[in-house]
Amino acid sequence: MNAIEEAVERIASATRVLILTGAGVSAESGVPTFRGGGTSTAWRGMPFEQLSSAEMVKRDLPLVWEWFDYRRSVVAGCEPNAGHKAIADAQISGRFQEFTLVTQNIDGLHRAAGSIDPIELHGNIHQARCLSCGHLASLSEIPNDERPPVCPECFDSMRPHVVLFFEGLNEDDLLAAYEKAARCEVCIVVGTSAVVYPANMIPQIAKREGATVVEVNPEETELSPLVDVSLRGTAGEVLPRLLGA
Ligand code: BV8
Repeated sequence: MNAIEEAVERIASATRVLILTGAGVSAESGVPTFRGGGTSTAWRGMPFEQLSSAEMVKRDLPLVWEWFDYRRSVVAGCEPNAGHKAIADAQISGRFQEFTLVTQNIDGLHRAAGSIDPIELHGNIHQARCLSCGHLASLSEIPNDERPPVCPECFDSMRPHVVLFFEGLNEDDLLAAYEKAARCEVCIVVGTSAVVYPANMIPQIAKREGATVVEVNPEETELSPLVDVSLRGTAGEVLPRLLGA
């Protein structure tokens, strides 16, 4: 039995499945990854880890909005690919008693593909959050030239509703992801270099609690030595075969 047949068999007999995705699941939709090709994304000469940092929000909120408006403009032209759709279809099929999608991505493409209530660990690029009262607003309802956006509730400035480097994640989301990882029978890790903490703990928790861990990635990653089945391929090619009914 080859690797994908083994993975398909384990998934077919599972009732509780968790999928963790990273930037690679959106690569075939045209969204650039962060660390692809060994170099980190840079913009205006600054690496993205510096642009997407808590410190930059304090130092230069208008620049942070320029950076995320640029990122949204890139995502605006992107559609979900066969990988996103295979994940959404597997959830909607009802084949699994528990189906949890946890994503590190902020591009919103899982929701666009039809996934229901994904756990967006790093937030969502299409929303703004008030710096003072935490009010959330969809950026589609805010004029593009209102930067930083003004909170309609308390009139303070708003920031992108994403988790930046050196910021804590939403505790409820992280705990939910950890709990589901501890319960799942199969954990499928798609398109992530698995270098970003604490998202990279999810497959480790699943493995520790006895789950089968399946990796889908064209390249070897830090996680590869840990997984049970490593599928060298892209999300758009592999996921329809892995998750198809
Ligand atoms: C926190 C939103 C507590 C913003 C993001 C030193 C050691 C360990 C940890 C740390 C450290 N120093 C600092 C830390 C903590 C830090 C961290 O982990 N840093 C890393 C870089 C070492 N983490 C944090 O800061 C987190 N918060 O820990 O809070 C705390 C508090 C105070 C002080 C300290 C700690 C917050 C992390 C969240 C950051 N926000 N995104 C934005 O997007 O701008 S993370 C960012 O990276 C994206 O969300 C991205 O998704 C994520 C992870 O990257 P990947 O998704 O894996 O993407 P990548 O490009 O790396 O890989 C793509 C993969 O796809 C590749 O493997 C490629 O082969 C594959 N691929 C390519 N094409 C395809 C494909 N796969 C399938 N199909 C294809 N077609």
